[in-house]
Amino acid sequence: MTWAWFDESLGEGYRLGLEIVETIYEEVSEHQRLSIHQSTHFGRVLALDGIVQTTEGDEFIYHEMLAHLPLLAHGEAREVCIIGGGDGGMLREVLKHPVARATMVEIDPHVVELCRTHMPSLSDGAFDDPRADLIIGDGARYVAETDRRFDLLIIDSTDPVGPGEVLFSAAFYRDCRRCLAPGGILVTQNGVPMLQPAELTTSYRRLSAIFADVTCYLAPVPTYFGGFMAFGWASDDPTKRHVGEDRVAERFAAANLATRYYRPALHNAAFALPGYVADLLN
Ligand code: AG3
Repeated sequence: MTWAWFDESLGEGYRLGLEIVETIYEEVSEHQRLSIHQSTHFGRVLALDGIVQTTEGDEFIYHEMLAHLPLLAHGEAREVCIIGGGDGGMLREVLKHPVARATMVEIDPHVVELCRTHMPSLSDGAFDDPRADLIIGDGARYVAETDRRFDLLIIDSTDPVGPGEVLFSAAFYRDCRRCLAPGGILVTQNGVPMLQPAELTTSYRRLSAIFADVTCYLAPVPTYFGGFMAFGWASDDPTKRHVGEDRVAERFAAANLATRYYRPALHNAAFALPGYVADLLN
């Protein structure tokens, strides 16, 4: 039996291949090309414009690190806003905390519908949680206009091509700062620095001009090929980045989280940057 291959070409000179047994769904929406495939190794795979966004097999690493790490660093976040995140995985992780509300602003309703239907373990009922506030709309416009203030903003975006591009602009980051409450934290997805160094350096430069404390932290996500994935970190409160491991462990225990990647010992370790990444930030 010969299976098909899903090939992702994110850049020149390399590609990611996932063996697939079936293409579950394919569509071109108003915003992008969406597809869901059944892979042999990573379960179902969501791709947008041909780029893997998430797989059932390794999504936990990305979603846990962009949700639990900043939430436990903050310690008392009540209002959380996710920009993007249509698959619902980030919402699911955020709602494991005692937040008052998790607002998610996703531009493409098709991503939400498709993932709820074909990859239900991602949201795992999160959209039905009374604290979930789903807004279908433009995230950049939302942070520019809302009167609400958030303790944590999570930018769960695609790479800066297509609808995601504006979510890497200086104007967007300024608007994010505007709608953060005192002590608030912004985290972003910033690509794989080995292969997409500009995605990290551009954001880092822009964020550094706006926030008092800016860095990135790392986790390896196998289906984001190329080694570590970088997550941007920006806050005006530098203490949020330096919470001791004991404190983090206490908060982790109190939150009673069953995590498969995140652990208190990994929390501060994720900010330790290998030379090639640290050099990009210099
Ligand atoms: N968004 C991040 C996709 C990054 C793909 N880029 C890459 N492979 N370098 C994921 C959305 C999951 N909720």
